[in-house]
Formats: sequence, structure tokens, C-alpha cells
Amino acid sequence: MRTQVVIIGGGPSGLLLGQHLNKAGIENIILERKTKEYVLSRIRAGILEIGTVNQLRELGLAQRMDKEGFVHNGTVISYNDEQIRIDFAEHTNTTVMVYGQTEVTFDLYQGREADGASVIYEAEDIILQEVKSDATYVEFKKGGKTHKIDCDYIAGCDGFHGVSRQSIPITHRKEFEKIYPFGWLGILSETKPIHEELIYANSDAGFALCSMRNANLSRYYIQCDARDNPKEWSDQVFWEELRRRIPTEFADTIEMGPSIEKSVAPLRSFVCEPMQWGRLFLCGDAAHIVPPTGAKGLNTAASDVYYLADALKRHYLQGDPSGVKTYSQRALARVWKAERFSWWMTSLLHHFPEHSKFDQKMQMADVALLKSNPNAQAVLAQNYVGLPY
Ligand code: RFL
Ligand code: PHB
Repeated sequence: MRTQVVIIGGGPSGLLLGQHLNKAGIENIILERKTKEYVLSRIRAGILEIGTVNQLRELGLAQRMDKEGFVHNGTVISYNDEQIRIDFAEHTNTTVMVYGQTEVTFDLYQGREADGASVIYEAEDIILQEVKSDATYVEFKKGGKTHKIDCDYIAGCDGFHGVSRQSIPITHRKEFEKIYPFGWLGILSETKPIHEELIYANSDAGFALCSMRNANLSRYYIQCDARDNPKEWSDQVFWEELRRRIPTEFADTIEMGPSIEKSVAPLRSFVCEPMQWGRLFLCGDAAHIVPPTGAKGLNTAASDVYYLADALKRHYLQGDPSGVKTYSQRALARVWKAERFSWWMTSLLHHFPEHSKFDQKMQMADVALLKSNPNAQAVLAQNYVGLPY
């Protein structure tokens, strides 16, 4: 087999890149380790930046999002019973979209299938070969047989645990990492969301987030020990703990019901530099991870894809190599700002076991500044809706 671009990973990064390439007439094949059903069963991101929304619109994949998604003009940050409303529309003249990653991925698969473009599922033991030469190819196993695809470029869109980043020799990459001493326990529940906007809550008992998927589907998270087993958290204890962490006016009115999904996610900040090596480019979680507090993971994956699609289009359609040469530099400039914002939101809102009394006072001063200073609110709003590409 031969194609122009092999995309490793059929998650949101790989699928979004595939749609940009299809639209530009650039051949591509996606290799995905799991089945489509498995990819679609992962419940993750919920908030789309305007840049992500615009990409889906430009690709003609926004009909369902524009019909079923919820446009949010702002969010609430609370500290015990105090509330600060951050008005995105006022500070940035723009908004975010509440539309689940599962739905985005579904729409991207629909688009790909409508284009008749290929996804090879259950592709195992992928090996990237000759990445530094002009004879690049990818080997993989499927159905007990080894297959080979010759290509010009490889896009590593295979998430944090994928094979692409590991294929860059350790002597050629630098990794920057921070592991947080807690995780998020998340539940999905068929109940009415507690409020029309998201509530990010800091409290003496720890962090909580009230989010949603639609008018009758709520997504809630509470800070927990990263080693906690979700099965050991009963629904009742979860609801009690959540109610302790959010302002009383919400705790008193929350609709509780059985959880239909419950999982623990560890919190990590991670960046790999550079994001390209020879003919391999990394996109999304394969290159960087953020703690979910700023809702930046999927959105930063989407901005990487935007830069890479632009680079490949310039190369194939105009014979201009500049985008391909500078992809890593362009992507990393935005990635580090998203890393900073996610780290800052995490630091602002969580209970850190190692914090001294001084550190706690610093956190409260940060909250007080945000409450009293419209410029601080504007900076939060600009970062939350997404910095320009
Ligand atoms: P993914 O989604 O991990 O997809 C990678 C795909 O590659 C496949 N794969 C392989 N395929 C072939 N060969 C291999 N060796 C392979 N290894 C892996 C995998 O099966 C998979 O299909 O990475 P991608 O595409 O870069 O997308 C990144 C996003 O999924 C991620 O950043 C977000 O989910 C993060 N995130 C959030 N991001 C936001 O922008 N807004 C949010 O509100 C938000 N909330 C969240 C989140 C992540 C969370 N968790 C569980 C970590 C909330 C949570 C709780
Ligand atoms: C979600 O709805 O899953 C969600 C929303 C906002 C975040 C993280 C997750 O910051």
C-alpha cells in the first residue's frame, strides 16, 4: 500500500486531521488500535473553544453541534459560598460550545465514512520506519498478518500512551512533566444540570466541577486521590461530597440520581519538545497533556491539527515547505500557553495536600484578585475561550 500521509490514531486529533486532508485532496490512511465502538465509548471532554467550533464548521461537520450543542456566555468560579461570574461574551466578544468529545468523534467518523476514506481498525504492533529518510513507511499487524504502508509523512495522533512519541529517540526529545497529587472522580448522571453555566468550585473540602452534556445529562467531577478505585465510591457518598464543595444555593437544589458512568482520571501536565522528527509530526495528547481544569486538552489537539493541516496543504498544494519546517515551533508556542492556563486554573482551584498556610493564603489572594479585578477576569476569559491560532 502507498499513501501520502499515514495517521496513527483514530481519536479526535487523527480524525480531524483526516478531514482537513480529505477536503484538500491529500490521500491519508488512519490506523487505529481499537474498534470504532471502543473509541466512541470514551467519555472525556465537554467544552469546545471557538477555534475548534470553527474548524468543524469549515469542514461541514457542524450541523448536529449547532443544533444540539449549548453556547455558553460565561462560567461561575466559586470559593465556598462566594461566587465570581466570568463573562466570556463581555470580555472577549465570543463564547464556548458545550458539546461532548464523544459527539465530536461521532460526527468526524460520519464525515470520514461519507468521504469513503479509510480507517484500519485493530491495527496492532505499529512500527514507524525510515522516518529520517525519503523511504518512510509504517508496518503493522492485523489479523495475524504484517502489512506495510509507504508514505511521505506520518502524523502521530495516538494519544499519550501511543507509539509515535516513543519512536523519537530519547536523545532527540525533551520531556517536561508535572504530576499533581490528586485526580478527578467523574460521574455522568441522567439528571437536569444544576445551573445553566459550568461551576468550577474550590472549597475547604477540595475542588468540584458541575458540567453537563445536555438538558437531561449532567457531568460532575470532584477532586479525589489519584489512586482511588471508582467502584469504592458509592453514588451517595459522591453526591454528599459534591454538595459539600459547591455554594449552598446549588447544593440545596441539585437533582441527584444514579450514575451511568464513573471513573477516576489522574492529573498531569506534560510536553514533549520538539513535536516533529524527520517525517513524523506529533499532534494532541501524543505530544502534550494538560490537567482538565481549563478544558484545554481536546482544544489544544485541535489547534495542533490546524497548524499541521495548514503545513501539509502548503506543501502539497503550493510547493511551499515553510509550514512543514516550522510546525513544531508554531504548535509549541500555543501549547505552552494552554499548559500555563491549565496549570494556573488547577493551582487556583484545588486543595494541595503539601500546601503550607502561606501557600493557602496565596491561593485565596489569587481568588480575591479575580473577584475584584475585571482585568484578571478578562485574562481568564481570553484563555478559556481559546487564544488565537
Ligand atoms: P486520544 O483521544 O487519546 O486518541 C488517541 C487514539 O489513538 C489510538 N492509539 C493507537 N492507535 C494505533 N496504534 C497505537 N499504538 C495506538 N495507541 C493509541 C487510541 O486508541 C485513540 O483512539 O488523543 P487525541 O486524539 O490527541 O485527543 C486528545 C483528547 O482526547 C484529550 O486531550 C481530551 O479528552 C482531554 N480532556 C478535555 N479536553 C478539552 O479540550 N476539554 C475538556 O472539557 C476536557 N475534559 C479531558 C476532559 C480528558 C479527561 N480524561 C479522561 C483524561 C475530561 C477528562 C476527565
Ligand atoms: C466536562 O464537561 O467533561 C468538562 C468540562 C470542563 C472542564 C473539564 C471537563 O474543564
